Amino acid sequence: MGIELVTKLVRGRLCAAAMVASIAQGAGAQVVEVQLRLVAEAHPDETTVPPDSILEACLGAEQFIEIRVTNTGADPPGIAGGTVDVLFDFAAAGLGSIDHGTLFDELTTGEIDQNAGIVDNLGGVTLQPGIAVAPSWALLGRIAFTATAKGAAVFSLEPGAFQFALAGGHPPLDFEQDVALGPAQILQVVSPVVVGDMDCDDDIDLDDLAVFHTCVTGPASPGDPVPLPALCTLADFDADGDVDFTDFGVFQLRGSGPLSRRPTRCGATHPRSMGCQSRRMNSVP
Ligand SMILES: [Ca+2]
Ligand SMILES: [Ca+2]
Ligand SMILES: [Ca+2]
Repeated sequence: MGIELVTKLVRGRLCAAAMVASIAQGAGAQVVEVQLRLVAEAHPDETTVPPDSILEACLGAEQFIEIRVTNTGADPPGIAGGTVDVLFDFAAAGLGSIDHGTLFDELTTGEIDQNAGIVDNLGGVTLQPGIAVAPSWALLGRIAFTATAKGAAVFSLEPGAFQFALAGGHPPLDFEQDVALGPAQILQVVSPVVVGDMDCDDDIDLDDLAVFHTCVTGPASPGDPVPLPALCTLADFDADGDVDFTDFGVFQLRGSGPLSRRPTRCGATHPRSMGCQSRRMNSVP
């Protein structure tokens, strides 16, 4: 048995023990609601209501999956902890690191399996009383991701291995009876408005050059294109299946430097909540 597996088992038992330890009698009619949201920026308030999900994002842009929970009922004691699985389109979203925030920050769990399209058992436990009492929603976890393929990408919730438990000594909640998992969210991934804008921030500058550089393949043989990652197809300006010096020549001509007032997909007719905001990409998948 490897060290990693042993660590997982110990961690899992600790997590389960902590959740069971906070249990006593009858959860009554208390209900936990869980919502998944897709956001362009990580909101600093970890107790705010879930924002509307963005509907559209640029290929190459960094976004975030946020999971928020709340405890409703006549006299809700708050949530002690729990986990959910987060399912995502592995071809359309490259997941980065998990941020558990400052609320459910004990015995944190969550393992990203990029190839399977799942974040397994995302969650944690809190020792703070009265967390996630409605109308407050508490951040359970936040995961950065980069849109890596054009088209629709679906993100959804499933029950995790560790049931939710309420604070103050209540039995674990039944996922089917006591926990409401919010609906799936669908993100449309589109090309940047500005051709050559590799990091989707509406300009063509040195940051885009850095991304372009990672896409360079050299000339492909005629009729024998090089398989390009979706993001790098944006660098193949002459659409001949490679990213070479010819493409670089076009890139140089298009270079604009940072622009603050160039018209964007998020023009005046599109509110930020529609997901039009672009973000600089800090890393390349
Ligand atoms: Ca750019
Ligand atoms: Ca070429
Ligand atoms: Ca080319």
